[in-house]
Amino acid sequence: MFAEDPKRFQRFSIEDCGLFLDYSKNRVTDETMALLMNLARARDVEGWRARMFNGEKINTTEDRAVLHVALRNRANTPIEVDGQDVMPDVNRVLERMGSFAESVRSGHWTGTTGKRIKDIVNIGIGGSDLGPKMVCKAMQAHIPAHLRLHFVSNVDGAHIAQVLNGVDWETTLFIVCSKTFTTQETMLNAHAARKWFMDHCGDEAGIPKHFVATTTNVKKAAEFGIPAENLFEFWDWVGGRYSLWSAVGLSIMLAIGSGGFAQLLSGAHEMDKHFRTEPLERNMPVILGMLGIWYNNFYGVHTHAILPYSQELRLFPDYLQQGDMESNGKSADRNGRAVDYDTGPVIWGKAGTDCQHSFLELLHQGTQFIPADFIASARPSYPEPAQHPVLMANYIAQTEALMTGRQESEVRAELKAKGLAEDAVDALTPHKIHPGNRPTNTILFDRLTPKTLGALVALYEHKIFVQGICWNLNSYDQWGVELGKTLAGAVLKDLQSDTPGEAHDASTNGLIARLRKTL
Ligand code: G6Q
Repeated sequence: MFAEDPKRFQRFSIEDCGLFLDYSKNRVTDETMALLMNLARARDVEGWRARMFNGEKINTTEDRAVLHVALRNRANTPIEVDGQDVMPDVNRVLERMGSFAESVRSGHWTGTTGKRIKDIVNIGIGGSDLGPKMVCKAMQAHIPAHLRLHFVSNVDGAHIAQVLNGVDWETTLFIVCSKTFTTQETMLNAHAARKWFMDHCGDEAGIPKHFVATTTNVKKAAEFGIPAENLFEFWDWVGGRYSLWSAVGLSIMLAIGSGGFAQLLSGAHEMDKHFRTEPLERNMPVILGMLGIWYNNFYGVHTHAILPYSQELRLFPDYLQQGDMESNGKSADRNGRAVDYDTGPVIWGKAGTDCQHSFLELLHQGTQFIPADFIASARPSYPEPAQHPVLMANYIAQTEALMTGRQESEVRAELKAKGLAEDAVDALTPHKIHPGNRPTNTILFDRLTPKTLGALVALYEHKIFVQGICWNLNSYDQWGVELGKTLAGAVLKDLQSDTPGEAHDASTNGLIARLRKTL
C-alpha cells in the first residue's frame, strides 16, 4: 500500500493538541476509513458526545452524569447537572487544592513538630490510585527533589508496611483518597497509617497536620477524624477511573504544583475541544476508537497492546488497562440486552525497549496479530545524549518490522550470504520468517510535559467513549468491581469464625480450612 500510494503517510496521520498520530500502518484503505466513519455516525457518536458534554445522565444504571470534562473546562463555560452549574464548585475545590498544595510545597505547612513535609503517601485503590500514580511517575522530572510520592493500594499488609518503613512520621503527609470512603482496602490501610502515626506521635492533635482526604463522602471522612478544612471533595458525576482531574489528583498537584496541574487540565481541555469540534474523519479519539472496532469486530482480534517507549510512561498501560477494561468490559447493552457481538478487548503492555526483550516476540511471530500503540516523546526529559536516539530508533524500527516483516527470500539471501550450507538454510529459514502486516499506531509528542500528558490521557478517555457508544454500552458503571467489593465478605467470615460453615463448594471449603490453620 505504501509503495502504491506515496501520500498514504500524509493522509493517514494527524496532528493536534501537541500530539502527532500516524495511523498509516493499519490494515485500512480510504474506503475502510470512510465506512468506519459511517458506522460511527450510524451509532450516533456525535449525539452521545453532545449528551455527555451537556451533563445528561448517560450513566443510566447509576443515574449519573459523566462530567470529567467539566473538571478541566478551562473555558469555564457553564455545565449543568440537574439545572445547576457545576463550574463554581469545580473552581472552588481547585483553588483550595492549589493553596494547600503550594503551602505544603513551600514548607509553610509543616508537620505537627514544625518540620517540613518530605513524603506524601496517597492511600487509595483503583481509580483513586492508578491515575495519580501514573501521572506522578510520568512527571518525576518536574517534582522538586525534597518531595517523595508514595502510593499504597494493596490490602496486602506488605504494601503499607514497606512504605511506612521508609518514611519519618514527623515529615509525612497521608492523603486518604476514596470516592466512597468505604472501600475495604483503603480503609484498612488508612487505619493502619493512622495507628502507625499515633504510635509515634502519641497525640490526636497531630492528625490534622498529617492526614487529609479526598472524597465524595464528607460524612465518612469526618468520622475517620479528618477535619473539614483538610477535606477536598468531588462529586458523583466523576467516575473513579476518570477522576485524576478532580481532588483525587491532589497528590499530582503536590508533586508538580498548582501551575503544573493547571497545565495538565489545559492539555486535556484542548483534547476535549478537538474531540467535540473536529469532523469525525479528522478526530483523533474517533479514529483510534474506530480502528479498534475494525480489529475487534471485523478481524476478531481481542487484545490491544499499549507500548510507551518511555520509562516515565511505564505505568500508562496499567492505567489504561483499568480505564478501558472497566469501562467497556461489559456484555449487557444499554437496554439490558445481552450483546451478540464482541465488546472491549484485553488491554495490556509495557514500556519499550523492555517489552522487546519479553513479549514482543509474539507480536512479531505469534499466530495471532495484536494491534499496538507505540507512544513516545521526541525529546528526552533527562539529558542523556547517547540514550535517546537509540530509544527512538527502536521505537520506529519495531513498527516498521511489524508491518514489513521478513519474507522468505530475504531470510534465505541473508543466510546464504553468511555462508550457510543449503540444508542449513532450509532448516533455519522458517524460523526466521516474520509474516509482517501487523498493524500499529504511532503517537509522538515533542516533550513529556503536564500539558501533553493531559492531552494524551484525554485522547484515550474519548477513544473509550467512542467504542462504548458503538457497542451500545454504559462505559461508566462497574458492577463487576462492586461485586468484588462484597464477595470477600462471606469467605472472610468463614476464615475468622469459630464455627465456619461448609456452604461453599469443596474446593473453596478446602482452601478455607487450610488457611484457618495459619490465620
Ligand atoms: C473506578 C472504579 C474503582 C474505584 C475503586 C476505589 O472507576 O469504580 O476502581 O475507583 O474501587 O473506589 P473508592 O474511590 O470509592 O475507594
